[in-house]
Amino acid sequence: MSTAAEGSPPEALPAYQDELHAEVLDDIRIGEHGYKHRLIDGIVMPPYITPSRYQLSRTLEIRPDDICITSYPKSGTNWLANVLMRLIHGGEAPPGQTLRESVHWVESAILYVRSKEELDAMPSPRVFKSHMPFHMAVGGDPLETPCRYVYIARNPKDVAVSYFHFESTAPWAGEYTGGWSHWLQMFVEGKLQRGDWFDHVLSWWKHRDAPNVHFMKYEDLSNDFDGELRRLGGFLGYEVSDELVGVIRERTGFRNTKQDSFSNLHEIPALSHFYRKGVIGSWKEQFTVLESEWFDEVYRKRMQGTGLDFDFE
Ligand code: PPS
Repeated sequence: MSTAAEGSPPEALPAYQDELHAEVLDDIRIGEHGYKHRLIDGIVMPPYITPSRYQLSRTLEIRPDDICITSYPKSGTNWLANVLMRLIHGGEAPPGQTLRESVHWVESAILYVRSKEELDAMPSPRVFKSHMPFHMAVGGDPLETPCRYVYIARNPKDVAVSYFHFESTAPWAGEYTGGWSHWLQMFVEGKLQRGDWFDHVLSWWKHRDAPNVHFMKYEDLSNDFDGELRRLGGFLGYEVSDELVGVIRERTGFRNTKQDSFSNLHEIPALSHFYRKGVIGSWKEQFTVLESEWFDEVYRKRMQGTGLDFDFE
């Protein structure tokens, strides 16, 4: 197990404030029921995704061994990041680092801020994370850059619920007072930060066969961890022995992820409830029957003909 944070007090990381983290204030919008956001390239974003950080993420000098984990929020990004870091490091966590320190979220002006010079000086393989749709990916057009992109998607009912619990009262969402039903409406209308879930997921799904794109699902990682890890290793060119699979499965399971000082995110007080349920199907505790039926109809229409489907339980 990692001991990265043991023996030293957690670093003091300031909670989100517009003045500290939004960089420019005059384009911040207050939407329905006080929902704070800004638009970047016409897509709804949190205010800590700033024009200059976004620009840096798009113009980074990409190396052929760079890896970028990409997702719509609440899809298992940090779980996958933990798995990936341990795949790279033979089952261990990178020495002396936490997950937040070892993964680079370039478009964000909070918690992960690293300058271009720092990023250029990082040893390979660099691991980025991003919540951008395909056309806004780290490193520019994924079809033109050598970066390997690992996209993880999760069934949208669980995403909407996880996002509601995580973000609806977060300071970067303003003083949102809409409540669950309104949140779900905003999710379906693409008004939540990072825009429309269907457009986002399908933008990457469309390019799933590109040689540098690997599309994964949270539910597959949950139901067939070993197979998914082997496929990920195959895509990235890592040997994945049975022993390594066992070690990574054990260390990145939900309970250990929450406890391990490498991955528990305890250095970020605002994320004390980050690891909430970690299951498939917690949407059933939140959706009413009517909401579920309505959403299923939206899902059916939006996903029809795409060849993409999700397990909802
Ligand atoms: S974020 O904030 O967008 O980066 O969130 P993200 O990491 O994408 O997703 C958070 C959800 O993933 C769950 N999670 C896990 N599930 C199963 N196993 C493991 N190890 C694991 N680690 C994180 C986390 O609990 C969030 O989902 P919910 O449904 O809220 O529990």
